[in-house]
Amino acid sequence: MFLLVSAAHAGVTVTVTVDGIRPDTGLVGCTLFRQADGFPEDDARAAALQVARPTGGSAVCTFADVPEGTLAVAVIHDLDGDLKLDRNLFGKPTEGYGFSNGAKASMFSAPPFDTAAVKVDADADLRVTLAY
Ligand SMILES: [Ca+2]
Repeated sequence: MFLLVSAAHAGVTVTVTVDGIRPDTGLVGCTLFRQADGFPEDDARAAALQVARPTGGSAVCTFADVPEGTLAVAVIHDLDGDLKLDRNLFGKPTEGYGFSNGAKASMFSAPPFDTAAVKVDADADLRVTLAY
């Protein structure tokens, strides 16, 4: 008789390569969401947050042990290190930002979760190009 033991599922690794960063100062914050609720700016509702330093216009955020399924990543270039996307009086971001799946913000709002969402069932490399 065989005793079947399933190994603990460690999940997948999601690597987010962020391009288009300028200048190479401050921090790059990558926030991973599993649901529309709170996306993209409510860190309290995010599944995970990673911070990286930009080098040569790029940065890499690596999320380990991510359960398979649907997720979306929001990225900000946090020039002043407050871990928030700064805005001017009119609500327009004054720091760079970007989203997974090539999702773009409109003039006044971030893209919906579904537009930025990708489904991962294995280790995944995502690419996010920042807009300013
Ligand atoms: Ca900031």
